[in-house]
Amino acid sequence: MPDLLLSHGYFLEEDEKEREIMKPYPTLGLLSLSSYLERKGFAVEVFDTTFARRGELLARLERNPGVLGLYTNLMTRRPVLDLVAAAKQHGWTVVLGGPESAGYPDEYLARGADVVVIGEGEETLAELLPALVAQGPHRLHGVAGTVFRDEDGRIVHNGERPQIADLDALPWPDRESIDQQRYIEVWRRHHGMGSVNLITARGCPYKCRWCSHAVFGFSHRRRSWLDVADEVEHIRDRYRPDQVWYADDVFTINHRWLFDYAGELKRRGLRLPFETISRADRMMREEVLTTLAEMGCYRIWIGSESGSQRILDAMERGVTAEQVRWATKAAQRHGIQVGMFLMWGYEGETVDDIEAAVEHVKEAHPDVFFTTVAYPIKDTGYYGEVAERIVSPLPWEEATDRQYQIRGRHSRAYYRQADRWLRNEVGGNHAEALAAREALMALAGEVEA
Ligand code: B12
Ligand code: SF4
Repeated sequence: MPDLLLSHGYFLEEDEKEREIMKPYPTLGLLSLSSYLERKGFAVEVFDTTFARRGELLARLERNPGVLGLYTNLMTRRPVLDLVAAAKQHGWTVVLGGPESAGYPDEYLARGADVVVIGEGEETLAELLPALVAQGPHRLHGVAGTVFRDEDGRIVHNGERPQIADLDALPWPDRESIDQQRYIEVWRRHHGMGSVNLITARGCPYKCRWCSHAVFGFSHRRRSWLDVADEVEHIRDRYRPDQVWYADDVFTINHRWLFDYAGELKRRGLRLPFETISRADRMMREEVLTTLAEMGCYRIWIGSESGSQRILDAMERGVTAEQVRWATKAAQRHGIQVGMFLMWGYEGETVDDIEAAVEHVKEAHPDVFFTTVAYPIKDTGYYGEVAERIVSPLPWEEATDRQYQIRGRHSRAYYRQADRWLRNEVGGNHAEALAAREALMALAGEVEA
């Protein structure tokens, strides 16, 4: 029996949208926990759910019960609750971690979880696992970074655990515990390129009001460029992917680091194509773009979010629409494709702001863009701002934060017209864009109740 079984509530088979996209990646958090704990002498089993069926994990839960650790994000509430219920039925002690359960510890404990870990899991689990064996799940007072129920059923929030200062001291993610090659093959089959994900830093210091900082707070800690280069070299030699994805929050946040890292890759003759995410204001130097292109960056994702400066300011995004347009064109000039994210329905958005977004995207002309309707993630500034108007169409157990409606906000149909307007205007179909604009105006009176 392992000391810990790590798993997830995400099954590709149940994700219709992702099955069309087919760009799956393993969850780095679980792999990081696995390698750290193994190094500390714990026996860890990882049940990677991505390509599995839910029934297979349920079957695993029927034998050798011990401690089950599940990763949670806002998309997996229902499956995680189902897994918690099944695990409890078979005698498991259940520990949850990740951004979602950090926002709702009391709710998860009330529905069967034994412990919720807030923040980074490595050191907390290393202390928690022996404590669970020695004291059981109700006497965990003093185990920093945990929330649990005491013997009287009262919820105890232990203090925060200090963050890991030296990320280089952590072992690389335990890719050997899963079928990493299967991810690469799925990518290759669907996109011609096999891909592996990694991160070079933890945390983002910016304060965009809708963004969750539940795990890493507002810290920003970087690995050394030598350690990252060693990992990429290892990934290339061990898994032979065609590309990598740096899953950082803001890959070009530290220019000095980027230049040093690029220099190191060059010295090693290590050039793997990659895609990543950044912010326009951290791309405003030709040297950064030249470096990205030389390193093999073929696509960069920029969170533009809005084209209206008024809305960008309300979001406390710290970026101007002008910077987004410049960065988009500049990246393309360097042969790097640009993917853009946009958000509809942020607080205070008017038709003029939507129009500004349409004009902005038309002018910036990214290679691809995705839109989403703003959704309030627990414990964010945006959530706090609209909290009193949040209406869930479903009971907490069935909903995700993405499904929350905000009283007084326009209907989903309205934002579908905003999308139609944008796509047609950018695509050059002006008549259809105008029709969409009119349809949107006609829906202006319909609001979420
Ligand atoms: C990469 C990424 C993705 C990738 C995921 C691919 C993959 N499998 O890696 C893609 C692009 C697909 C994606 C999609 C989405 N994502 Co995303 N994503 C990220 C991102 C940028 C990095 C994740 C990562 O690798 N982190 C590094 C690891 C080391 O950290 P970690 O996973 O948090 O793990 C640590 C702790 O959480 C804890 N821990 C984790 N698991 C467990 C388990 C146990 C038992 C314990 C004790 C502890 C523990 O210990 C770990 C090590 O310290 C994070 C932001 C971030 N920086 O973390 C957002 C983030 C996780 N995503 C987020 C969101 C909202 C989404 C989407 C809903 C966006 C959308 N509109 O579609 C979708 C949901 C997809 C889905 N079906 O689940 C939010 C989640 C908020 C929330 N409350 O759930 C985050 C936090 C972004 C943000 N700042 O708001 N995402
Ligand atoms: S949206 Fe991006 S830049 Fe803004 S706080 Fe979140 S991770 Fe940082």
